[in-house]
Amino acid sequence: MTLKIGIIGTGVMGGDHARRVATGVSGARVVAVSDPDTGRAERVAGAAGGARVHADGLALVGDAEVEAVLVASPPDTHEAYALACVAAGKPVLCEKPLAPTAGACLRVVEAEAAAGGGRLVQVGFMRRYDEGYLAVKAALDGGLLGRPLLVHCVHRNAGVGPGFTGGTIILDSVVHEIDAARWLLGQEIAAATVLAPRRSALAPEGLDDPQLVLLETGAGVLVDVEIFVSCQYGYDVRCEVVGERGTVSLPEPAEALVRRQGLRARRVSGDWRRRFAGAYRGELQAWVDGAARGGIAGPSAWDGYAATAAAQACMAAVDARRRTTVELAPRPGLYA
Ligand code: ISE
Repeated sequence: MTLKIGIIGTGVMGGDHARRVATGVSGARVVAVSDPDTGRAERVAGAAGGARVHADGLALVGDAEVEAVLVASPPDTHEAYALACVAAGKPVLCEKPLAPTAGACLRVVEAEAAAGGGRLVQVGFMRRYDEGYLAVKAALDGGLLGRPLLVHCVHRNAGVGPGFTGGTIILDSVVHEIDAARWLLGQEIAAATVLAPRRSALAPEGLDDPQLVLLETGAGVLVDVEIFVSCQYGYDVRCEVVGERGTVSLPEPAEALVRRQGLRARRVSGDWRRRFAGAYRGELQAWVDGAARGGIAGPSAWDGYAATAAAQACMAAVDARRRTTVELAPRPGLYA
């Protein structure tokens, strides 16, 4: 059976997902796309082998041929598309963040739980499919390290586009660390504090970069995140969990060792699309398989909600310059 997918948003991520559906995953094909930039939509539709182009995303959700929807449009449009998919009973893979506010995410959670048809929403926290993160999780779950006490995370981008703001740093980048910590530890984030050292002179105008985010889980684990989105030298993600009996670290991505001109060097990934290429493929295949058999199992709408709620606490902590707590709604049984 071939799952017929519609893609909303054909920018960098939507275009990548369309290519992956065509070449990197099995059991699916793109039959429709939509984007306000119709030229871009038509190019992606053509590359997908002649998919239909819809003027807007809601029309795509309503397309009778579309069996499942991939949302890669800007975050402030996600809620409406996710709700439309839930109402139509169509599985949806929504890029992160699920929505920019906890309130919007909660509306998706509540709609999915009230619909009563099981899980339809998967959120694009692709790191959960990365081999390195899976190895870290397996070591923790194996119990040999004892109880986790601390998590040290580093998240560096070589640079970011002009639209990047302080809020984007949290919602677009730190949200991955929030989800990774929640998933690795199996705990919710309870509070956040954000500090900034002096600003890099190479950071975009008006952006406080780097920053140090300190997250506290409900069970008392501390997670520190260095976020530095204009580090210049490449894309670098690190993670180490410190337990009572030992530690486990994310392996460095495998890169060839080059000896040249007096140097021994390994390449650093340029961006997350290369660094997490395998994770994106794994995420998409898992979603396609889950949608085809009627059982989505990846990162849930609840995960999307809890991550955005923690991200919002980080943003509030920046504004208020003090520790801010995270208040979560009761967790519906669907996400037990
Ligand atoms: C980007 O949008 C992503 O989602 C990447 O995974 C993240 O690492 C990067 O910082 C974001 O800008």
